[in-house]
Amino acid sequence: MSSFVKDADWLDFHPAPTQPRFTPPPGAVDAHCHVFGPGDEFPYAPERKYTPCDAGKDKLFELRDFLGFTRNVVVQATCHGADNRAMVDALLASNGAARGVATVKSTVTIQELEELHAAGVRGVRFNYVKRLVDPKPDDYYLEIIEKIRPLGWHVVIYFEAADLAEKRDFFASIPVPVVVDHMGRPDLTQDADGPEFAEFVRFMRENDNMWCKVTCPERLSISGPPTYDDFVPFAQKIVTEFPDRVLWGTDWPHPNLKNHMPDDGWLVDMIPRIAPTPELQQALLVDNPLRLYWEES
Ligand code: 0GY
Repeated sequence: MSSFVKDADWLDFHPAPTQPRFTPPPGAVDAHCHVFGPGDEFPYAPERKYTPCDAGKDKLFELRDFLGFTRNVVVQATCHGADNRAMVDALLASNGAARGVATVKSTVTIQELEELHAAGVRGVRFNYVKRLVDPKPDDYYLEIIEKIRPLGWHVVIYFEAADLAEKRDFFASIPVPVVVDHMGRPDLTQDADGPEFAEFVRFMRENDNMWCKVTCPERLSISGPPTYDDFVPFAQKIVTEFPDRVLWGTDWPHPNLKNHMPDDGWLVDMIPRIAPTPELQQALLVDNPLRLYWEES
């Protein structure tokens, strides 16, 4: 029996997703997904704020193939803290078909970063979502930025819409590409043309090193499954205005969902609604992630 017991209200990932009707273009990348453990092999971090179900690399690669994707970007989840071993193990097992985004401490050494790079890591994640982590001061992150910069890495930031005003100047000062998780978590009860999201769009316009993941209808939508209609105008707006700075991912195995677990096939079927032309789909799913994660600088 596993020595880690998942949280009582934790929902497992969907055991048998529907075959999507949408076929991704050849070479498509699922650019936001995670691996959890298994905990007995890769222990969850003592400082974690949740204990997930085990969701290892084999399941992730099975899902990738089933959904018609070719590659993954595996993002370090907070339940593993700054211990990147489970993510690195997935990258090494992928034969080059996966890249990673790590969590590191400001004390990380250049040698440790170089080892992560050799395994396929190309970015670090700064998490500002307080239910997941205790965010650090700017100086802490600046130290990390100075260390990763020579490697050509980028920064992934995860924050909630209400945090943008306070952190915006710091985010804008980051001298490498920056990827915003889940469109900065907009409030989907508001209008996609309303003042809150307009601020986010303005932030993207003013900073041409800002990228955006049009991800997580299952996390943001109020209207809910299977079609997550309220998510569409927000994501479509970003994809059409910034076609060469957007990424898409499943978010499998969907950390921290308590109400419903999405069918990953439904999520793939959202793609043509948020990226309505073959050109936009090619940029979103293939060209953009390849440029950010697979091109050697
Ligand atoms: C996500 C979202 C969440 C969790 C994490 O690293 C994490 O624990 O990212 C969340 O709970 O909103 O991006 O997968």
